[in-house]
Amino acid sequence: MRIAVLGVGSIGGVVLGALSDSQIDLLAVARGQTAKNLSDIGLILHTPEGSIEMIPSERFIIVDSETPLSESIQSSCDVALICGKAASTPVLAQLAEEMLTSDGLAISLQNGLGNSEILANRIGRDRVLGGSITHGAWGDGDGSVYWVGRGAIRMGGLDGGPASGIASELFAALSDAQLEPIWSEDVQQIVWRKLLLNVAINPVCAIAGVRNGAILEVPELWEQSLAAMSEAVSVARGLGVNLGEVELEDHLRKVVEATSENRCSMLQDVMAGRLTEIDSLCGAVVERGEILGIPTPANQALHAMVKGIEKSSEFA
Ligand code: KPL
Repeated sequence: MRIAVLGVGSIGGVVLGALSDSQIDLLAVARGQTAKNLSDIGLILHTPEGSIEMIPSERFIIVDSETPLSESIQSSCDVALICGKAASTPVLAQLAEEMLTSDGLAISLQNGLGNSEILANRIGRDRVLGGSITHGAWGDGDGSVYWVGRGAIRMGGLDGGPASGIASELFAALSDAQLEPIWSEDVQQIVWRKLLLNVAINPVCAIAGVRNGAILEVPELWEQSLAAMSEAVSVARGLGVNLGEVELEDHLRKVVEATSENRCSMLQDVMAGRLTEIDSLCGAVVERGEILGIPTPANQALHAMVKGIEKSSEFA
């Protein structure tokens, strides 16, 4: 089996590193300094248990996403695991299309709404899986990835149904790599439940410049997080998404407690001078709320402020 990991940031690094200890043929698709670090020093993965794994560059084929694909890579991959930031999805979808075999699958493990749909438009709905990941990670930008908390990978077909064929093989590979895959027949629920956590935690922590745990320590921040989440819940319900039985405020509290020492991905982006995923998080909620006639003032305000932070640092 050949798997390409597209986007080797912190989450892509965890997935690539965890899969390295297998017989699977691996491709690491990255650009710029990340591609250079991978080929110069390989991948250094710090595991949640404290061990440090040095994965040499020979373990994977490194593909620079900014150069044309070599013929030996075109149409050669069974799975494209999309781990890049939401803004890069159109580019990564095109690369995935070129890399995949005619029945190969693409799966999005990204934050935000709309990623699987972009992949489906390019590759075909029956060859795309949706997903979400709750493993915690951060990267230092110099080739080291810190896997700070074990979580799970939830995944499923866009139209439901059980796993079969390449999807079953992928599931087994993720399971052997201890990435804890969980198959779901309701991919909308997976993606929206992750989005609820992201709109509640990411912009508030990125604007305030605090680790996740601060949301529970500062009542005013908790209020903002809850407001953003409850608007997103209304929009999801308006769209007919089944969010399941979980008590959502309680779930948010537990995730914040479990990740209290983490800097969320949006704060990491702001600190590193990268564009954030605010458009596919709060922006996507506002956009869908407008169509449904559901007010989303908290998401609108958070969206505007994060856009302001991006602008003030001239990230764009
Ligand atoms: O997914 C996350 C992120 O940082 O993007 C959360 C759940 C907020 C954990 O930090």
